[in-house]
Amino acid sequence: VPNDLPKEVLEIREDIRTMRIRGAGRIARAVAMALSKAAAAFVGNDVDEFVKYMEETAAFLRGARPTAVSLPNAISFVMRRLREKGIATVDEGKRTVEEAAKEFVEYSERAVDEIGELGARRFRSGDVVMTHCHSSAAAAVLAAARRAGKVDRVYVKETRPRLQGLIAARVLADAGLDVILIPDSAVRYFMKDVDRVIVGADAVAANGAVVNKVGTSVVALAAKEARVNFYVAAETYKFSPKTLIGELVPIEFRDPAEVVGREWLQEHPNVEVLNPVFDVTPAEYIDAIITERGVISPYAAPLILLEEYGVHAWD
Ligand code: RUB
Repeated sequence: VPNDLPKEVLEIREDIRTMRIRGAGRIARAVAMALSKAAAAFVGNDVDEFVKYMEETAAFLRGARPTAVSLPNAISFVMRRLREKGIATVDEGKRTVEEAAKEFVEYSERAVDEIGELGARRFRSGDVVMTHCHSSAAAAVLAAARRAGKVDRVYVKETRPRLQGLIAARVLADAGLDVILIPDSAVRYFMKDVDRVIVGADAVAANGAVVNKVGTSVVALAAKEARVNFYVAAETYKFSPKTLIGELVPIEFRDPAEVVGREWLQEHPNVEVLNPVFDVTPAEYIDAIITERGVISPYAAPLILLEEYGVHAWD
């Protein structure tokens, strides 16, 4: 941990780790703001010291959670500005970081709105939808489709073990949708009533595979069997540049106590409990990825990556 990092920056990292701040988009905006707060709190006039402190802060924030690639992408967006600017004074460095962070947050919020509008066009009047976990981007699409008078009914999976489905249920009910909350295990039972599925993403790989809340790939499987369209709503900063050079997206495993509770674990020391929190849905299960730049086939993911990161990804 870099020396003199302000308490609020430590808190943001802790809130991401413990999921008080969760969802790939919110995580990305929170780390951008954390860099901004860290920069503002730096004391001194030594430019090299400032840059070193910011690099250490970036590395510290990067470790908050492993899977959502929006986290390192948000950090790179801000830090690239600082590195490329060639700052002459600490004040200039602080301004650069603060402006880049603000720009990222504004871009991100606008992107979610744009995804909502673009995504809603893909729905037809009377469509019944299913979603998994709570994704702000997917919720934006559903809210816009509701406003357009196309979608009324949405099945929301409860999303064990952390029950993000309850958040989605509240958000979507507030947006005026008729929400039907179902246990995760009922996904195939209800798929016959569904016209389209929409979920969010923590990472989109160069091969078009989508990493999202564990269980997403099972929804995709059930949707494919029932010939139900499967859409992903993802801002372009959720595309993973490192997958262009063949790196895999790391899947986070969390505390088994999230699944069965601490007491049960202690009472059953001979049972191993595993808690992977994301899984991979291959491109062949995905009909379209809705981004703020447009709706694409998952097979066009490398084009987004090359446009965004160019040859740097090949370094
Ligand atoms: C959240 C999750 C969401 C994506 C996209 O997982 O898998 O579908 O992060 O969310 P967790 P958004 O609850 O473990 O963070 O569209 O809001 O960025």
